Amino acid sequence: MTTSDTAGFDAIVIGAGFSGLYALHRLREQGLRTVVLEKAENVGGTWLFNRYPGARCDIESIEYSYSFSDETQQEWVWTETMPRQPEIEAYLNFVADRLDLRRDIRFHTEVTGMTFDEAASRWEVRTAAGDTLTAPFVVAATGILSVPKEPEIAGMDTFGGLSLFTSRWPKHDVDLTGKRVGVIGTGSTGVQLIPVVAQQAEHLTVFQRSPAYTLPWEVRPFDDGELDELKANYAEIRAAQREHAVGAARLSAFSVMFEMMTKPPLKSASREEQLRAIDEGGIIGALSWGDVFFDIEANQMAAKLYGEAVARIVEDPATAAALTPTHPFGCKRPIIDQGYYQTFNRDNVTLVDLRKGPIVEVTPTGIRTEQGDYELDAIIYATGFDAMTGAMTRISVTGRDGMSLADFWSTEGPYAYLGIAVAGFPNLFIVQAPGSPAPASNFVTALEHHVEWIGDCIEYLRANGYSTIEALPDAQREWIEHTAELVAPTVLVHPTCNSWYNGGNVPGKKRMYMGYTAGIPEYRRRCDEVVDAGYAGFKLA
Ligand code: NA7
Repeated sequence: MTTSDTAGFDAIVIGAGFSGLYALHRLREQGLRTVVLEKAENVGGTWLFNRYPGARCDIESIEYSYSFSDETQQEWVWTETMPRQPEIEAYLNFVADRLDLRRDIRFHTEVTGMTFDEAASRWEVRTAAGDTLTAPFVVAATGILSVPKEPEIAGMDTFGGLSLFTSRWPKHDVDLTGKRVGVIGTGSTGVQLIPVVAQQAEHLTVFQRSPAYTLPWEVRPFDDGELDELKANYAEIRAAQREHAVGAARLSAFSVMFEMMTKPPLKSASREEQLRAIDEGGIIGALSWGDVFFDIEANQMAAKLYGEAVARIVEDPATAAALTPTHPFGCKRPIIDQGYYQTFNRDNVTLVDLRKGPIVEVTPTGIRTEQGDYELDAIIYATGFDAMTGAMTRISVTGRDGMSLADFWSTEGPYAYLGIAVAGFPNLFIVQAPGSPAPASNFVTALEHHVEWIGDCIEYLRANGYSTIEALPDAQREWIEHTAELVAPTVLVHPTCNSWYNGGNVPGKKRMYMGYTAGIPEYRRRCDEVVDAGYAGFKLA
């Protein structure tokens, strides 16, 4: 492939995950000659790579799926209320086949760089194989949780046993039977993985730096006829979902949190009321207070109550205490769990509280901490992602006047306008850029809106003879100020909040809460307002 035989696209989409597949379908339906460049061998994005045992979505399957095509939502059969990774991967393959998307996807094609040619108003997109493709528009569907955060622990390469990374889990089955396994990381991934690995391993040692807040919930197979009944009501389900702040009107980790905000305040609750909350609601009850997200003292009180609720499940008091979080609830993404705390009652599970002495290094035979050495046959790293910006900063993106996106985001901050476009980078649409509702909502609801907005925008430009659209720096600044004002009254901005939401999980990353928290309907209203005003905040040329 050379430049000449790949020129002539109207749009290049980067990534064949949830966002990229819909972007391809949508732009192709609009008559744009579109190509998707995907580094992997298949569709799926994050849901292709994160195939670790226990991987599952924390939003219900019938809502964590495309709503744009009634055929696909009626034909696909979900087997469980909240889908496991293999089923989501299979679903995305089904959609790719059903909508005949594969013919326009180039697999094994990693984008390494892209430069905006100002004279021609086109992007030149370069691949690892040395090819260059050009198109006036680029849609970066590169994912918000697609780039693993390397744990950067000394000696990792020296380990003589099996090293496994949850975000690039092998395709073949990994048998951990009879092995001494260590897991590093207790975010959503660790909380899903740990109960499953505990059942297989001879011994499991969990290395925990920050205890998780989890929301135990039953995930179950659909009853006979239940899915058909839901499908018969899909129009209502989708309408409710669209109007819900978190883009999921049924059960999800977000909707549980959303519900909490409607409860009475903890600070004025009597001890009896507090105890009743955990008697009746368990660890979810400990957190279900209206002031918890807005008042750090209430949040700290809820953390203590949470610890009491954990101690009712975990038999060893020292382990229960070690599993009690000290960071504010809400700072990290809530986690729907399946038997997480019960796992620590097993004889073959040990918890190492790294707050009492951190990991020093990985040795050829295990992990050395300040508290002692642990001999292991396998180490599983569940250490998170360089979220939101990580994928685009790994591509050398050069906009107007030689401006580098990676430099801009690392020096100024992860700024974008409307969570879609960055000033200085014309005709580049980033699905779920910083400032979009994605981190605090059902990602699929959010991305469908993004893709549709982008499709309509390109249609408008072509219909009205414009060749470029570009976010204006002032509009971008105002949007970022607006997103910051929304989270200012919450515990999300507390200095002890370190998470992928604000870049605090990646050393050296510019700190800023990267989501839009006024909810999806309000976000949609603002995006409509921008369009109605002739793409206010953008320069069209
Ligand atoms: P998270 O939520 O970022 O969790 C990563 C975990 O790994 C977290 O417990 C970290 O502790 C821990 N971690 C990271 N680096 C280290 C080192 N060096 N040593 C010890 N522990 C470490 O990522 P997940 O993959 O679990 O979930 C990401 C999202 O995927 C989730 O929010 C859902 O949206 C789906 P820390 O908290 O930094 O102290």
